[in-house]
Amino acid sequence: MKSILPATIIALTLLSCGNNSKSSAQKTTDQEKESQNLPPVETEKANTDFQPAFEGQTRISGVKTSTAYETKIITKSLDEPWGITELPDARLLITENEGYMRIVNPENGKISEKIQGIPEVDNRGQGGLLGLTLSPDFEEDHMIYWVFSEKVEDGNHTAVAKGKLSEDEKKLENVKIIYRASPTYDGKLHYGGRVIFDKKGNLFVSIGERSDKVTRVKAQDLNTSFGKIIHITTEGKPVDGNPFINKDEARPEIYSYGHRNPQGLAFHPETGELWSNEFGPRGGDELNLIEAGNNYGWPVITYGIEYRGDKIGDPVIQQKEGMEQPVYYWDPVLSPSGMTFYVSDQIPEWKNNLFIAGLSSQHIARLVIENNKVIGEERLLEDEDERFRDITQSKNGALFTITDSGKLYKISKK
Ligand SMILES: [Ca+2]
Repeated sequence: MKSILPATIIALTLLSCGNNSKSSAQKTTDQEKESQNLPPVETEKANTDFQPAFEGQTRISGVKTSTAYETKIITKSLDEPWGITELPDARLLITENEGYMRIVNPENGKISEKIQGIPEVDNRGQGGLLGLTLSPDFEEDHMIYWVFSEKVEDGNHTAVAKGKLSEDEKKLENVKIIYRASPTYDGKLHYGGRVIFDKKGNLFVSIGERSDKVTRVKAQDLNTSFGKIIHITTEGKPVDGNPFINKDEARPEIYSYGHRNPQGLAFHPETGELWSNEFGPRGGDELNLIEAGNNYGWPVITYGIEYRGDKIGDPVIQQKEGMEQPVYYWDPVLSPSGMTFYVSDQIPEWKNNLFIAGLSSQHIARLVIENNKVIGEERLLEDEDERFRDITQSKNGALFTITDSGKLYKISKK
């Protein structure tokens, strides 16, 4: 029988080992120096002549990983996977956009049957089954939380649900929809769609502004869920202490606002701070450091222009008092989706780096971050010609990433 095991093993470049007469510590230092402060990875022309608000906000110096690592394809047979997370036994739980979850064994590439019991999704356009996360007590409660676009009579909305994985792993039980973004809108774009737990057992969820001109302005309207990051309990209620919880004319679940289409959420492993990325317009994809109550500016300030070429905003501005600057932006765009900080010691130079799955850019962006600024950028897997949708780190220090075409890659120390 033909093996379905890893189809490809790609050996990646090793940097020179330097002068043999040097001690190994000295060699390491030389390698590190050699791999830092390369030219920026972006060499294409920018879409605009807008100037960054501070040095290093875009097109930072390139860096290159010097530790040898390898990339393997674990399977090519997923169906438009969207979210990935690791189970306690090191298998991977993956959402498929059409409306199912599956479990993949990364050792042999074996994929489970479709897990049933997920409420129907509206998978037209950018909708469907989106991100997922496990309960912090998953080993005891087997609870899974996920985001999807729910179809209703007058359109659809981003929704959050939870359910218990059955003993035989074939279905989800006691499924409950705990949150529905408001208002409902009849569109097919910009749902956001990531969900993560904070340390206190509450959820952060990213919600898009539904793209159209009539909806995008609602990213600034605290009475809607459009273009927001929300902070809710596992019952879908606003978390005590949320920034607008006692404010009239504001939805109490809102944590931050002025977002376009945020599809990446992750906590910095050292500072514990919440980071998010979002799809901006053409030339305006952003990485943001999220703080309670802050306004991230869309669609009032942006470094991008409309995809058809028009300027955005009246006046056309990139900075405004009371609106946060992105920590970093990409022009041309990255199309950032899922992201994860690397916390393992396996590849020491990656520790606390941020890895972002890029769609139209077709690579994984590795960002070196120090003191809440990006100080280096590298592109991984850029020869694969794949649209990367999500990325996660396993407990043993491997990165797993999924692509729109149905591939699951493992990136690990060689
Ligand atoms: Ca912004």
